Amino acid sequence: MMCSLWRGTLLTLTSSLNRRVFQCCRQLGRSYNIASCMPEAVAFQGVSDHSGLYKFSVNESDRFWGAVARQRLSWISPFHTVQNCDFSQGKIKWFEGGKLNVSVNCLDRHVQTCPERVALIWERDEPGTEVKITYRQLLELTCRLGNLLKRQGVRRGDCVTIYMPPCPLAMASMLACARIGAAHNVVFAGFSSEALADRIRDAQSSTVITVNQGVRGGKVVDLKRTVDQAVQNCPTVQQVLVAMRTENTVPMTDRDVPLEEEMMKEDVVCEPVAMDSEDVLFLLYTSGSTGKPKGLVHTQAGYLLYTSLTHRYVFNYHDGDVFGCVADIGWITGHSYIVYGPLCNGGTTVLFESTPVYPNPGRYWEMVERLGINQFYGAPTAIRLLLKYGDEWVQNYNRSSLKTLGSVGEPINTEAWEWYHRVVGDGRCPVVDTWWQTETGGICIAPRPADPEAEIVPGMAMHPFYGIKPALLDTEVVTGDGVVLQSAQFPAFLRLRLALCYNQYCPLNCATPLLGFFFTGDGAHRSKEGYYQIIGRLDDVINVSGHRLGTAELEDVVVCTIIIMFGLGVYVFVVLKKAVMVEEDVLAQQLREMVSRSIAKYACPDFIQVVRCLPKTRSGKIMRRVLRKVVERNTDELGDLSTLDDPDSVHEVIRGHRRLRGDGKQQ
Ligand code: 6R9
Repeated sequence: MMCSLWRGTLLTLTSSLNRRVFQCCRQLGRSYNIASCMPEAVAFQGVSDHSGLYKFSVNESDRFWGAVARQRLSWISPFHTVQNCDFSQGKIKWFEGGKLNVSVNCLDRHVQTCPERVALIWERDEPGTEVKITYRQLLELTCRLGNLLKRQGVRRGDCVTIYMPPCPLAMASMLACARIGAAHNVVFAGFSSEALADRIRDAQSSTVITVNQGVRGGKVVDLKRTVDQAVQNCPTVQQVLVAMRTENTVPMTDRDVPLEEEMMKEDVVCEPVAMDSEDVLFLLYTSGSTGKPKGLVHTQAGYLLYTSLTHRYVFNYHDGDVFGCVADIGWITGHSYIVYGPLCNGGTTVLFESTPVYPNPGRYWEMVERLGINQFYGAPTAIRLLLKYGDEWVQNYNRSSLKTLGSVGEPINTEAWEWYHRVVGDGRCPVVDTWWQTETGGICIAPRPADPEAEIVPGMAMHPFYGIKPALLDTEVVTGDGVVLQSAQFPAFLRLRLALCYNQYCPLNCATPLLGFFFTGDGAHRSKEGYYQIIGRLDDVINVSGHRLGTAELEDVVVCTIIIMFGLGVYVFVVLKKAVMVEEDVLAQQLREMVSRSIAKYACPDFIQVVRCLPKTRSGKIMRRVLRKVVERNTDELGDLSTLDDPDSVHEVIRGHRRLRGDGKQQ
């Protein structure tokens, strides 16, 4: 079923694909020198253009990554081995023997050369109240926090959970962990107390960092209260550091530490720990095909190198540019392209606390004008949403600072791509649709870098990045279509035991040996020119607003699903608990997809109404199981229906399904 559903989608998408080609970044008449783009390339014999450089990066991977790592990172001691990987054993090691500190690479070395350069612009929820923080100030914040964490007993190898909205102290907390050798585990501050507790327990954190309250879209969210609820079920937690985002006091217990007050008592110097290349930098939980979130591990050197390289070349980032990635730091996009990539490059990075429509749908573009943003990186969901409000909200603001527009998180449809290109970018900025995953740490497939005149096809992620070898697992001998397999042999790929379980997981149950590749869970089409178009997920993972939510997380918010069939139409009402920080119509669209997966082929639900704030019964999960059984015609094995709000509706579904299949007539 999965396969046919995907093939259907594929056909629709490829046939509707607008083949108009945009040639951006033309440098006609100018001679092209690869070394002026990437200085390391001088040493790579025979490499004169981009495709030569790409081939070199995959064929001479040791030389490529060795040179780049020596040139771009500051090492405390040099590495002796570039890579030592055997994916079949789950072994992935890069830059062995090397010692470095990630916070030194992101802060100290820039403080030495340009201490007053703005490292971070905190775009607060309240428009026009941005806060600029220089490299010197960010290093000071990080050192004070590092010293405070040490005073509170956090040691090298511990894992600190961070449950904070995008704010400078969240970023400094991540860097402070890196400085003292602790790992961080950032949990998106929209997750429920249950989801937070699961992640704290799994990471065995003894320290949690949070804020009293968050502010988003003009609304105040009681984050400390969520933490209080979560830690009741987390015996490992000994202390909660609480920063103040609003003026409102919140109840504090003996376990709670007022963060700003205590960190001001600390010194502004904190000795960085020399970390091994393969020590853990962070854990980040993401939804897998099993429905249960899994903690992925990224390590120090390979991750940092890869995010800085992709940040520099995919977006064509140059010194002095203002980089605006509007993701939340709670997702991998925030880790890689708000924090580590831009800071490693000495860049100026924007930390966006608000929403695309607060106080109005001009928010992004008003911010672009006010902050002079040069590269804007956002999600297709937001672009689609803003498109609906019309061009005026964009055209009201001066966007001449923009040079590159990026897209991430889900496939971008042609209409949204063209609007982004034509209206937001005035037809002069390349749109880079970047495909990657929490597992890959950084961008794997994107239109740039490429030779200067290379085309960009709307809606296509186009080419693999340096060192990346994607492949398509072709199940039905249809050349060019398949599930994306990703070579595990590049520095930012996830680490640890998890590599082993990925190895065994195959969404299409085929027996193909993996030989260093892993299944991404995404379907793709490769054109005859070799360009990649990502179709979307083939497993049970649901992409909401560009972020992965597994069935478990979604069922956490779905209270019940009521299905009513009228004639040929199927009406699906999904009742939600209130704690979901996603736009309602977007969620409804994703839920519709989820439900249509369950009854695909036979009926097409055309309406979902989202009702909020009802008590939770968890019957969404039961209903999904029931729908599967109905579709498989196993109606004798429906199981216990007593937790459904309306068990009788199931019989109605069965009758309607039979009618649709034409079985009813025979009875
Ligand atoms: C970075 C990020 C990963 C999943 C991935 C895919 C989808 C991401 C995409 C895209 C089509 C793109 N995805 N970028 N699909 N085109 N440009 O989003 O990481 O949260 O782990 O999600 O998102 O389905 O497998 P993550």
